Parts: sequence; structure tokens; C-alpha cells
Amino acid sequence: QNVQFLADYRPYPFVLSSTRMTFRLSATDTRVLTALSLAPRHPDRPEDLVLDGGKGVRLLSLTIDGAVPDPAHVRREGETLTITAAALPRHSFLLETEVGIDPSANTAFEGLYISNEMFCTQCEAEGFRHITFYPDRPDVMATFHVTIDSDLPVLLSNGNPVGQSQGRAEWHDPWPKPSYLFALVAGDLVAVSDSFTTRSGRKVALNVWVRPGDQDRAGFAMESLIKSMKWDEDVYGREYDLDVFNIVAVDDFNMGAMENKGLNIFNSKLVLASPETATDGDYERIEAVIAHEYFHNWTGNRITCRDWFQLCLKEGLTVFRDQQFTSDMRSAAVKRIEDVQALRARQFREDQGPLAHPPRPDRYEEINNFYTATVYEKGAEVIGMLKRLVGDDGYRRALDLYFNRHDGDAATIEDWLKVFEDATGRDLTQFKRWYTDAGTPRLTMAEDWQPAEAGGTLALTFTQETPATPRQTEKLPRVIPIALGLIGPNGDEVAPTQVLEMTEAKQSFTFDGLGARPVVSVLRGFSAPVILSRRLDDATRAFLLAHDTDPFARWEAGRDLALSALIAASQGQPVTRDYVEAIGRLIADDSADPAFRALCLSLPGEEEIATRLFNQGITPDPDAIHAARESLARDLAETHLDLLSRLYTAMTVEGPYRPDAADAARRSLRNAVLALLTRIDGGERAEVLFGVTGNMTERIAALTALLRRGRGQAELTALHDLFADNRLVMDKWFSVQPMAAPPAQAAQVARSLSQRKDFDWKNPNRFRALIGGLSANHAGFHAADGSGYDFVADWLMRMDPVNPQIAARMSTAFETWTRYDAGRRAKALAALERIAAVQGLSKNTREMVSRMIA
Ligand code: BAL
Ligand code: ZN
Repeated sequence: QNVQFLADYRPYPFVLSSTRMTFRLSATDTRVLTALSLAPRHPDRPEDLVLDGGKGVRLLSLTIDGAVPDPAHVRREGETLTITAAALPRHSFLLETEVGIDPSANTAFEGLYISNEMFCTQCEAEGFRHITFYPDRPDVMATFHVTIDSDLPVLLSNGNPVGQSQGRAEWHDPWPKPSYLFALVAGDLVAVSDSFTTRSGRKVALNVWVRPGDQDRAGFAMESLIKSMKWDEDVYGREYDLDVFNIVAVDDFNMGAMENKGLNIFNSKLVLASPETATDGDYERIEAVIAHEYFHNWTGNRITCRDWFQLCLKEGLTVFRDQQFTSDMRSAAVKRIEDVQALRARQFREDQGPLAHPPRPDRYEEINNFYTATVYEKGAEVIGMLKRLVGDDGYRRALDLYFNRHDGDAATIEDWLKVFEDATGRDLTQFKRWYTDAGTPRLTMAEDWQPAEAGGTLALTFTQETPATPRQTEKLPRVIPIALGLIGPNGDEVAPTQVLEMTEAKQSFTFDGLGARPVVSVLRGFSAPVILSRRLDDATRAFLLAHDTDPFARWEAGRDLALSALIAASQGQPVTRDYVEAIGRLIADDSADPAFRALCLSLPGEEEIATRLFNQGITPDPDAIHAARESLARDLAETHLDLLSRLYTAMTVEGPYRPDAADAARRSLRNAVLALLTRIDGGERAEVLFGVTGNMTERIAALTALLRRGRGQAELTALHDLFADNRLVMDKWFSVQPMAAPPAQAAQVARSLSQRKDFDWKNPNRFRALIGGLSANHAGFHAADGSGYDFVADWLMRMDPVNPQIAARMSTAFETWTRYDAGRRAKALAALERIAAVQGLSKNTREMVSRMIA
């Protein structure tokens, strides 16, 4: 076992000041010449020099200050190259190597590889060691000078261009950086170009590089980049620091995108968009991810992480910043609700199962397995709580101090918390548990109302408890900011939002002088990532849905109402009419944002219902959940048929497609209405819409609605005929079928799609589309006969030797397997054990599967 522990951190024993590299690109035998200017950190205590280097890196030559060392002092073992201390000078020296690598054989897409005849790199977290021998760790930072020799027309690397001639390009990056931020791209590319003048007056050349023919789909990415650059100056005072900023779209990419210094590399699905091929959701995501990667320039690049245990230092903060950006660009209320939905769907799920880990883990085997919702999304939530506790001014002072104090550093979570302590005078010792402890706290609220002649008193008693998680059985109380307001019986707010600071396991807060018993609106804005339970009848939930002034709390009341109905139905219990009636009133309110109404009208997903049941100690039955959801949807549609029909017409968006928030909001409500109406009209409206619309948002909504009703075959064929050459649209085509298939057929649908010639499974997007599509069909993946489990396991085993990162990530489909009944558990366990038994299984997948089986 090769477990890395946070407690074992020690600084690298050499200081690396500059890195010079020359790449002689060739598909099968690329030569990489590297010159490292090194000096021992402690000349009086000589140490061996250990460099990382993957098995595919062939050492061709090595010199120290120009001389070849005695071979007895150079040792190649596993994934390292060691030069013994005896062969090293006590002062600064130049280490030069030449290695050979084979990009064409790199199917794992880590290091230097080829995608569609284009050379590109992915180095985070530990890909650089597949390019050359190097201290491949984030706290070793150096300036880079890179020369690329190749006949390909476009040759890019980090930093500023310093030389360009036929067959050669030179790049210099003056900002010291760790190897994970290195990037190189070479290919036949074209740029959509623009420029941005920073607030201090420097002109920056901007390019979005795509394959020829894709230029007309890169404009939105460029607009998003310019908005991001301006926003980071306005809101955080952060200015860009190089002469050029390049973005490249790549078809084969393990992640969404990567923040390499001055040369961001993106999965093409997060760059390319046109109304015909991309949905409103795609546009919003492109805007957010372009921003995210750009914001990393300060939170990640200028200030990086000391080690990979601190990953959430850059990721949590950068997600928080991109969430703020989207809130400013679009609707803050809608964004907050969407973020909480995603947090619950991905992070709460992770936090309640065998893969639970703290935002800052203290051990790992394979760091690629820790690019998780906990590190990213919970990491962002923790910052949201900090901001709420210290206030907007305190947050701004702390961030200014962070940038001033740590610019150029490889920092830690301790450094991060210290700037908040120093800027605000707060002691964050207890707050730090949010970083070091796994698990989602359960928060309960009990109310005690004492009427009195002069005014009543309401006492709220909160208790918190966090269930045990792997390797953490004892949980101490956390600091929980509870945002709360009080609403009078007539619907008026009697106490505006205030933040209660809970620090004990059990704590009471009292409100005096109340004329009548108010309704408590609690956890406004989802002020802490906890699971709240309180006794509330459906009538009071409906009251909150109608009157709460906090949009999140209002939506949450509707959500709870829907879940209460769905849980009753799935348990065969009587269902009240409160939800169906309350939702009718809400969607009829034309003063409310259509996007907000759409969110309220969309029923909780089956996975969410299963989670709620599980949290109530009930074993979820996927088939009963599916049936209950279908039945409530039909009830909604029948009850509000006239209203829904009117809305469907009223929400039509006239004129050319625009991806802005206002038009997208109308389409989202119209599509939510369509999903319900399709249950009544036999698919008539959906078929018409699919035929007449020119945009992908409506096409895919219509197709999904039809597939869920067991229809849509003609539309599938039409979509295929129209877009067979468009990889991104075809990914949607592969994904929507297993996702929207009736559960009993889902695994079979996925299996027959996987046998098609165009199931190009080595492409990560295509693999994720199909395997992820089935995993997203709750009752289909968890089919009682185990067909979903078997299908996914078969493909994980096939993918693992080709691309272990992708296999390991997709294995999280199984992370909830212990929630289900004994029959399903046995089948899921058998599938996991089949994977675990594979000879030569990657470290990535082995770690994931063994944590899930443990
Ligand atoms: N650093 C990996 C990709 C991202 O989070 O931006
Ligand atoms: Zn990031």
C-alpha cells in the first residue's frame, strides 16, 4: 500500500529556481530536454536528489554541470530517479536530462498525449512526471522557458511568446509555478481573438483556439472570458499578469478544464456552443467554467497549494468565486438553489457513504480520486460560511491580506484561516473542523412557544450531531451559522434575517416580545451544509412557500412539501393535497421569476427521494420511488392542466435564440411544464416542439419528455441524422437514452448503445455520457436484477487499463450501494468484488473499490 499522509509533509530538500525545456515533438518518440537550476536547501546536510518519473519516461542522458555522473550514483526505481548525494555539488548546479516519451501510446490522457492529431498536456495532479524527471509536487516552483520544435502550425506553452520561427516556438513564463501548471499544445488550430485592457492599462491578447471549422462556436467562451477578467478586477481587485491569455479546446480530456498558467486547456464541451448544439445549461456552465479557470490565476496559480492535501484551498475558493460570478451575471436566488441541489446530489451523497472524507483529507493513495464534490463544493460552502460569519467587509479584508501575504507561496489551510483571524480578530480554532472532519451534521430544531400578555417568547433549541465516517468515529460540535427570520401569521416578516452562531452540541436562542406565534424561516440561503430536521406540518410548509421572503427558504419549503408527498406515496400512505395546491398558486404568480417557478415545479429526482428516505432510516425501494414520482407528476398535470397549458404558450420565447438568463428562465419554465403535459397529451406538444425548434435546449427537453413516456424513436433518428458529425451533440444522444429510458429497459438500452461503432468509449466524454447516463437513471441503475450494476462494472473493468482516472471516477455510481435492500446489496457487492478481483487493476480504481467494499 502506498498511502500518503499529511503528517509526513517535509519541504523538498532542493530549491529549484528555473526550468528550461525543449520539446522535439513526434507522435511516437518525443524528445524532452530539461535543464533544472537546483541548489541544496541545506548544503551542510547533503541529501539524495529524488525526481519523479513515470514508467513510460526513457532516460537517454543525464549530466550534472555538464558532466556525466558515475552510473552507480543514478538509480531508477519504480516511478522515481534518484541521484545520490555523493554525486551532487554542495552549491547550485545544473541538472540536464534528455528523455524519450511516446504520446501516441498515452490513452490515460495524463502528461503529453494526442487528441485528434493535436498534442496536448494534462499535468494536474501528477501528470508532469510522465513528461520528464522532475520534482513533481506543488511546493516546488520555478520559472519556465520552453522551446517547442515541430512542423505543426500552432505551438503553445505557458507565459509570453518570446520567439517564433518556422518549426519552432519559444515561451517564457516569468511567474514561478509548480509543474502541475505546465502546459503545451501543438496542432492545426485556429483562434478566435480579442483583447482586454486591464485596469492599469495593459493590453492582453486573448485567444480561444479551436479546430478549423469550430470558430463560430467559440464566441461565447470569449465573451465569458472578458466578463470574468473584468469581474475579478471589480470584485476582488485581481488583475491579469501576462501579455497573452490562451484557451484551447480539446476533445479528449479527463477533466472539465485546466487552469495552466496563461494556457487554459478545456474539454471542448466547455468551450464550443451554438444555439443549435448547446443547451441553456451548457451556456451557463461554459460561462462558469471559463470564469473558474480564469479565477485560478490568482487562487491557485499566484497562490498555490503546499501539497495535494490542501487541494480545497484553491478549489473551494475558486468554486466559491465562480459561484459569486454567476450570481452576479444571472439570478443570485436561482444560482443558490441550483448550487444547493448539486451539493446535496453529489456532496451529501459522498459524505454519507463509504467515500466520505474531509475537505482537507489527511491521507490518500491516489490524489486523482480526491477531485471530489467534498473538496470542491463543500470547500466552497465552508468559505460561504466564513463570509457569513465575518461579514462582507471582514471577508474583503481577509482576502486582501491573503493576496498580499501569500502571493508567490504554496500555502495551506492554516495560512488561509490565519488571514481571517488576523483580519477580523476571530478565533477560528473550532471553525477549522469544517476542513478536517468528514460527514454532514444533522441539525434539529425544536420550538417552545410561551404566549404572554405583553408579548410571547419563542425559544428555539438546536442540537447538532455528525454521524461517524470512515476513520472518524468521534465528532465534535462545529460552528454552524444559522440564518433565520420570523414570519407573522398574516405572512408579514416580523424579524428579518439574522445569523445565530451555534457552537455547542445543544444550544437555545430566545426571541421575546412577539405578539403572536411566528413561523420560523430557518437556514435561509442554506447558511450551512447540514441536514435540518424540524417538525413541520404540510400546511405550514405551504405557508412558507407562499410567504417566505428568502427565495432559498421558500423553494426549500416547496421541496419539503413535495418530498413529504413523495415519501408518503412511496410508502403506500395517504398523500395530502397541500403540495399540488400550493404549487398551483405559485406557478400562477406571474410576478415570480420563471426560473424560480421552474425550480419549484420540477419534482425532486428519484435519487433525492431515496436519500431523504435513507436519512429517515427507511430502506429506499427504487421502483416504488419511481412509481410515486410518476404518480405525483401525473396528479400535478391533471390538476393544473389549464394553467399549465396557458403557461406553455405564455412562456414561448420569441425571436432569435439568446443564451441570457431572462430567456433561459422562460425556456426552463416552459420545459418543466412540457415534461408534465407530455403525461397527458400523449407527447403531442413535445413532438411539435422538437420539429419546429431550432435550439438544442428545447430539442433535448422535448426528446427527454418523449423518451420518458417510451416514445421518441423518430426524434432520436432525426437528431442523429442532423448531428452525426458533431461529437458533443452525439454525446447528448448517447446520454439521454439510458437516462430517460423506462427503468426496466435502461440497462438494455445502454448495452445496445455500447455495441454501436460510434460508441467511441476511449473518449472520456462519450464514456461518461453512456455510463453516467445509466447511473443517473436511479431505478434503472438499481434494477433489482442487477443488470445496471453488471453493465457498469463490465465497462469500468474495460476502461481501467486504458484510462484509470475515468474508471475510478465513474465507479462512484456504486457509492450508495449499502443503502438498498439485501437483494440489491448482494448484487452490487458481487459487481464490486468482480472489479476488485481484476489482476493489475489500477491504483485509482483499486482505492475506490476497496473503500466502497470496506
Ligand atoms: N484544477 C483542475 C481543474 C479545475 O478545478 O479547475
Ligand atoms: Zn478548479
